[in-house]
Amino acid sequence: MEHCANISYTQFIMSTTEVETIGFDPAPRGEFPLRQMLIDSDMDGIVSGAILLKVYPEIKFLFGNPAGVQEGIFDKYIDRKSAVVDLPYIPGCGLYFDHHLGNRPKKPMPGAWADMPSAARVVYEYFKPFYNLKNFARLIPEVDKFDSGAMKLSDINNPSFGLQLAFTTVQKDKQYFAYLVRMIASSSYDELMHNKEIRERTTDLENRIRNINLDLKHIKQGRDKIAILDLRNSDLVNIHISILEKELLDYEVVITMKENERKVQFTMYQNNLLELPYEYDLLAVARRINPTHSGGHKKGCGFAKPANLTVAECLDKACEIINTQIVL
Ligand SMILES: [Mn+2]
Repeated sequence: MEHCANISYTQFIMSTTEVETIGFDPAPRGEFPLRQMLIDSDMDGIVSGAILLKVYPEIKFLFGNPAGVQEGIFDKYIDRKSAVVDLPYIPGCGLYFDHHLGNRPKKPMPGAWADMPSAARVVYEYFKPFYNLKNFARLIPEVDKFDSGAMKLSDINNPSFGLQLAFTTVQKDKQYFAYLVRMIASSSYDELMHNKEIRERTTDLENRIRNINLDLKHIKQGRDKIAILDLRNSDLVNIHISILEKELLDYEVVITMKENERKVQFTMYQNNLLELPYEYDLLAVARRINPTHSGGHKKGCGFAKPANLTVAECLDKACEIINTQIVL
C-alpha cells in the first residue's frame, strides 16, 4: 500500500517536471544582476530562497506574503534587480518564479512560472542544469508534498524530517526563517537533520502537538461536508492544517478564519487526508467572493473578507458555492 503510494507520487513528480514553463530568460541563468529577492513567508518561500542564495551568494532577502503583495505594500522595494518568488507577480521585477494557478501569467515574464507542486521545484528545475544543487535533492520532494497538500495520514502520523522541518515554519518567525534560508542553502539534508536549532524546534513542536487539546468543538461549526474553524482567538493558529484535518475526517472541505492586523482572512482546503473521487475548485470560490484579494490553488487557497460582506455572509456564500460544485 505504502509502496504503491510512493510510486504514484514519483510518477506525479515526473509528469509535473515535463510541464510547459511560462517565462523567458533575460540573461544566462544565474547571471541576471539580482540584488534582492522577495519570498513568501513559508516553507516553500524559504527553500526557494535558499536555492537562489546558492546561485546568488550575495543576494539579500525580504519576506512577503500574498495579501501584502495584492495590497501593493512591497511595490516600493521592487526594482529590476529584485526577484519575486512564490508570490503574486509584481510588475517591474527582474525575475519571477511561481507555481500558483491563481498567479498564472497572461503573458511571458522574465523568470519561470510552471504548474508544479512547489515554487521551490520551479526554481530548482530552472537552475539545476547549470549549478550544483545536489544538497537540495532530498528536500525538494518534501517541499512538493507539503506545499501541494499531498500529505497522507501516514505522513502526519509519522512525518519525515523534511516534513517536520516544514511544520516548524507554520509559526511565523522571520528571524528563524532567515536562519533557515542560510542553513538550507549551505547544508545537506543530513546536516539539517543534525542542526541543533532545527532539532529543538521539531522536538518542541512534536511535544506541543502531543499535548495540545485538539478538541475542536469550541471553534468548529459543521455544515454538512464543510467544517468551519474560527482560529481568530485560538492557539491552534500555529499548527499546520493537516494536523487539524486528522480530527476532521467527516468533512471534505475545511474553511479557517484568521485575523491579521484586524483584517479577517479565510483559507479553504480540500481535506487532503481523504481520498475523494473528485477535486473541488476552491480557487473559483475565493475569486467569486473577493476577485481582487484572493489566490492559491484549486485544492487550497484563500481570500480576504471584502468590505461589503460580513464574516457570516462570507461563510454562507462560500458554503453555497462549494455545495453547487459537486453534485453526486
Ligand atoms: Mn508555494
